[in-house]
Amino acid sequence: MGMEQTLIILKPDAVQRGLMGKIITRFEEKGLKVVGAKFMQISQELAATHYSDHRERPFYAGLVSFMTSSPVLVLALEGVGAIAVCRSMMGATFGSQAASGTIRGDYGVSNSFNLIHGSDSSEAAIKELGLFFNDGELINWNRASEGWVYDLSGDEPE
Ligand code: IDP
Ligand code: MG
Repeated sequence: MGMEQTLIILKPDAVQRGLMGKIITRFEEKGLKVVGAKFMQISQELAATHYSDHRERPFYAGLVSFMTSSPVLVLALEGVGAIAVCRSMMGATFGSQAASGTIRGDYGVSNSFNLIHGSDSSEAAIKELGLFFNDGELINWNRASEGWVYDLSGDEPE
């Protein structure tokens, strides 16, 4: 499992409830590196494309309406195994079932509003990063703490 980038969306409920800072802090403290960030209002078209796999599901219309109802904060996070690391930090889909210690488990109890989206595979991450970020909007920067977040003595960060 090498260095990966993943797409995270702090959904309208996270923004409206003032939880952006707390959620970003969790990712920063874990050691994930922010390589992109965008505060935006998602259009109907973008929501439909992003959630196209769910278009036949009963909750689809409500999901699109929720995601477009208020601004979101979109993040691109980088780290070794970042996709799985972020998914495990997010917790199960519904706050009522998500384990304590996870973002959804600690901050939500709803079975509809669930604070955060994270890419669920490398294919999804590539597709979603391309949907939400244009060329040049992901920044490749050197983090001063990198050598203490990872063991950099070998060929790959460990
Ligand atoms: P995930 O976000 O944990 O990957 P998915 O099953 O991929 O969950 O569903 C995508 C999103 O659709 C969820 O994050 C949630 O916002 C919404 N969703 C899923 N199932 C339901 C439901 O039963 N009712 C309302 N919204 C749902
Ligand atoms: Mg999913």
